[in-house]
Amino acid sequence: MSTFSDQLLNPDTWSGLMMGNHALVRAMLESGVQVATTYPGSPTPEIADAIRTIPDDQRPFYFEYSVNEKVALEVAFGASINGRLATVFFKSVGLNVAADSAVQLGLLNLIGGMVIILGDDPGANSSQNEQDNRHFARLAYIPMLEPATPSEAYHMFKEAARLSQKYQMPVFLRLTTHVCHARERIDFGEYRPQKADWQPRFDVKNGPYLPIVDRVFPLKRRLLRKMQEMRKEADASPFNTILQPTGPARTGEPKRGIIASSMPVLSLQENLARSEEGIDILQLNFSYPLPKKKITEFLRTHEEVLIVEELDRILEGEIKALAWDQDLRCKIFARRDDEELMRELGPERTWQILAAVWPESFAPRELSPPLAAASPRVAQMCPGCGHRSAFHAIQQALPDNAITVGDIGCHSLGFFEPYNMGQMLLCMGHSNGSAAGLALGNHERKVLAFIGDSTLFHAGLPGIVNAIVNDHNFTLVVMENGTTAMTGHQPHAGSGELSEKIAIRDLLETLGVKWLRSVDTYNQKRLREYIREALDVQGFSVVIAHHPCMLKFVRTQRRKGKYPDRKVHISQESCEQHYICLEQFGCPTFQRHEDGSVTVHADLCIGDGSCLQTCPVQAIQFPKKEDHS
Ligand SMILES: Cc1ncc(C[n+]2csc(CCOP(=O)(O)OP(=O)(O)O)c2C)c(N)n1
Repeated sequence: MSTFSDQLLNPDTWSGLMMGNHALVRAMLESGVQVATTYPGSPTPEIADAIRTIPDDQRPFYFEYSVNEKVALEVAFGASINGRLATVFFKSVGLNVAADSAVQLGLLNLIGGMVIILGDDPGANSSQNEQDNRHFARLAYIPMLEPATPSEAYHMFKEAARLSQKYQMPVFLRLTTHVCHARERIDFGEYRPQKADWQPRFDVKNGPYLPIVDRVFPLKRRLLRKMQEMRKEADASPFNTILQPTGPARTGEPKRGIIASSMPVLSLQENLARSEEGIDILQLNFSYPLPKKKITEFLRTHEEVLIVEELDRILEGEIKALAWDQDLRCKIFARRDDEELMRELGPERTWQILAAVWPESFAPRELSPPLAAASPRVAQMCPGCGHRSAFHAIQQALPDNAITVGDIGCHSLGFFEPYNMGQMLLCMGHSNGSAAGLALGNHERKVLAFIGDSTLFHAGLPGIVNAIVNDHNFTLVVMENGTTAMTGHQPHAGSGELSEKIAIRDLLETLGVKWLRSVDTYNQKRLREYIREALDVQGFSVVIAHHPCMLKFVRTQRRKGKYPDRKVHISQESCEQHYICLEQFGCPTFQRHEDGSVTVHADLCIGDGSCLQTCPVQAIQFPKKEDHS
């Protein structure tokens, strides 16, 4: 039976059902990518998962999890100016981290080519915002391709690689959550592996590679010229095309048209297939630089044009400006409502946009109720999670008026009831800087910040160094679980899977943290004591609260055929119904019944026992040996 990796490496043309993220890996292989880098973040982590299914000795390119997105982008850049076709992928907000380097890339000759895959997240399914990275293409003069389907993602990666090699410049491939995760039958091309060529090709003659002082202007001039050429490519691109109406046959000349890009094109097609009217769609999936000729022609040949784009009003402004410049009489419509600037534009919401503009053709309809309303659920930490144990203990040690600063990771869930911990959030690694600011001149309220171990290496260290050198007055709790849990257990510098682990304790001591304690989070008593002591310290103090991620641990055990055979139970004789297990510890395994009794859900309990210490009357127990029948 062929494995997934065999499929990816199949030398012949073949056709198969594949997720968008996975199809990108086949495209990388076919394009001859030599270097791929990433830092994990939804919706892109499955790209790395697919790469890792290929055994090292069969994978023809170098791959690494870099410490953050900026470093990942820089490694890909270095490889590209040395002659390698490189690619880097990360989530939407990852580009903010990488931006300081990314905005220079267009100025420089990337002789090997470079494709930057962005996982944008309309709907903020797994992000702290739904930023529209199409702005970055404009900001940095980097061409952008926006596939609408997994099949397009595959084909457009190859096109992005071709363009970036031809013009020796970076190209953005912007995917959104649906495109990353949808599955589609894709016709793949041949894969003919080339012998790896690692000849170093860096040469200053290909430069200059120093965008400083007045050298910036010739570099910018060259970039603007490249963008003119790219505009011609966009005008000729098959990804920018008029989709003929699929609904009933049209009579007469086209009157109405729609300009749209990426996934909303599919929503529109679905709606138009059901409408009586034949409306042309100009699909702009090679969306920057704008294919001016094609758009002008479309505006010239239609009396009314509606622009449909997901998130911000970018195409709208540019197309309206184009129409003004060309003195075109076409009436241009766009979304009107602020609500329409948010979340994904699926078929229902797209119908609403159509109905607002052309109500006689698209009768207004009620939206279905959101799914969340049908089954409300609270975000939960997993049974056995060390973060829960830590939050429970820390909550008992904190003064009521303490200020707690969260960071990004599974421990962000501490914000929810019953812990209420981590009262603000900006982005990965912000916690130390924000806590330092909150502590300034603050003599009344203690400040406590949290950070995960992957985040500490990613963007936390500068804030920690800042706290040390300025002796800021707050306590940092490092929530160390040995993995990048929230995004799917990727390795990091402190996990020991990439290399010998960088021990956080040693690192912080070397940096000069004067007050530092380390404790297993299951030892709630000790953790409480440490937190109390730490809060009494004048200046910067650190508690490392460690426990392995139990989801990862249990999964690994199960793969070895080991299932937790030990579960806790509640002794109904001892239970006095204090409900601390439910209301303060909050493990989802505890269930309260109508008669007030509490039991343990045996399917959820992993038998970790971190809950035992939370019961004041020791009613939570492991079965005695003789009960083990
Ligand atoms: C700039 C940026 N990159 C990536 C992510 C995706 N992401 C969310 S949480 C997280 C790290 C979680 O790992 P860790 O800090 O160890 O906390 P844990 O989830 O293990 O508790 C990542 C990479 C993000 N939100 N922002």
